[in-house]
Amino acid sequence: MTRGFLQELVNILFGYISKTSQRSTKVLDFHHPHQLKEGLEGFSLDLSDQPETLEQILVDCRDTLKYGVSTGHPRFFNQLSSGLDVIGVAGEWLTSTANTNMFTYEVSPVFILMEEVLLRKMQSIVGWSDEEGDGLFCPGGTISNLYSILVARYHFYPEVKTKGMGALPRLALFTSEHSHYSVKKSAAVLGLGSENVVVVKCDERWVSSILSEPTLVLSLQGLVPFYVNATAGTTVYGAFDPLCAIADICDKHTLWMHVDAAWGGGLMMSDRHRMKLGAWSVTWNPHKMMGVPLQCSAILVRKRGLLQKCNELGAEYLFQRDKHYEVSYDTGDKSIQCGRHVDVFKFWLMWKAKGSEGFGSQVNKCLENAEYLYDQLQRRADFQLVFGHKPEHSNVCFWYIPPSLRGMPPGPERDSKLHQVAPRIKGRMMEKGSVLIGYQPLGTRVNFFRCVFSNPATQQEDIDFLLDEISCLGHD
Ligand code: ABU
Repeated sequence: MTRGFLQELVNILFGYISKTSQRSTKVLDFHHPHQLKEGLEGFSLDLSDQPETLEQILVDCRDTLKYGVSTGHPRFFNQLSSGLDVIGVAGEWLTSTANTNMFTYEVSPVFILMEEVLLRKMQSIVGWSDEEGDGLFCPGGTISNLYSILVARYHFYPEVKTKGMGALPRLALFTSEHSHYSVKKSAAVLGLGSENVVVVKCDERWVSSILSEPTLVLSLQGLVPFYVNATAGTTVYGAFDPLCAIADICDKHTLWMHVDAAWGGGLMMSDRHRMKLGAWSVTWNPHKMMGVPLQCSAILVRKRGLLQKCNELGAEYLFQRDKHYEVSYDTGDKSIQCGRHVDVFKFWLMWKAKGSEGFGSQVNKCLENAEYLYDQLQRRADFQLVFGHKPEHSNVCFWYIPPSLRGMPPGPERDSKLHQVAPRIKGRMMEKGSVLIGYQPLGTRVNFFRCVFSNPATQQEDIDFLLDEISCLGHD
């Protein structure tokens, strides 16, 4: 029975995987929440008192995929994480089969060592020596960024762990206005206060020299700065803060420099695009640019042992010191969680299957796709680029200009009309299901599309399709 059930499930998964790669299939079969709640063609979300048959369970599995979104489809451009890597899927399946927990070596001997191997590899890629470096895989980039602030605060004020924030001066953090909102959220969660995050203005796209000493001095007003977040690959624009300049300022003022490379970290795999980070800690999400199935995010900390000291509580029911093996491999006490999902195996397996070079080629291809889109947008009169320069990452931002707005002079009236274009096209796109791309306003810029490439299955024909489809859906 188990074999037959799993074989049928494999058939369903295989059918889904092969359909996902076919361009003739939809990216999504959209239904409104009330429609899904009411139930569709035998697919019901309700839970009953009586067990369902295995046949029905298989139907439930098939329908769950049917009404979901094919994030591995070559025309899914909506999110930074996309793609469908078969080795990664195999890794995730094996992980659930093993069904264990990352807190102790006792129950996860192989996975704990795999985590160590992966972290060492990533640390050496960011440029740290064998003697330096520590880290953890975390549930997403926000939590990785939270860890960076947590360890930075502990590094400067270890008493916070026992005495709390009342024992500390009023601390300030710096981040750019285009950085991820997780910096402010973490400040709120950690009791630092989101108002004590100094949001540094960006020039056209990035921080540039605005993060200078006068800014530091002026903006402090009685606050004690301890931490700067620099971003390598902002979420919307894919822009890079001037990391070396920021590192110099942090060195001079003894500030903790964190680099949020959740999105840009993948570029470290490419000889063509690798950069110098100069950081004390780094967030790097392999589930984004490297195509590892969600979730897979790492916090890397340069100072070894800090995570352990900052977070350990040594619960004796779990982290007994008198075990018969080397207990430093019970890495769970470094974490703020107790139970921790195994996020490393699929990543390790993909690295085995591709090698570092394979990841590098994958990243290069995504950046080539971005350049192709940028070139096409420059040629077309029905689109307008948000920036006139080549993309630094795989983000390309643009407006579709419908015929009715093409002759209109710039100004509030045109802006207000243009603001409505992207959401309207996106709504039609979701109903049709042919392609999926995100949009947002940012600062003074009205709603524009953001196209991102992280799926190695995407080809130039998909980019041509995207532009033609937007033009077709927005023509009136
Ligand atoms: N920071 C989460 C990623 C958001 C996005 O895919 O656009």
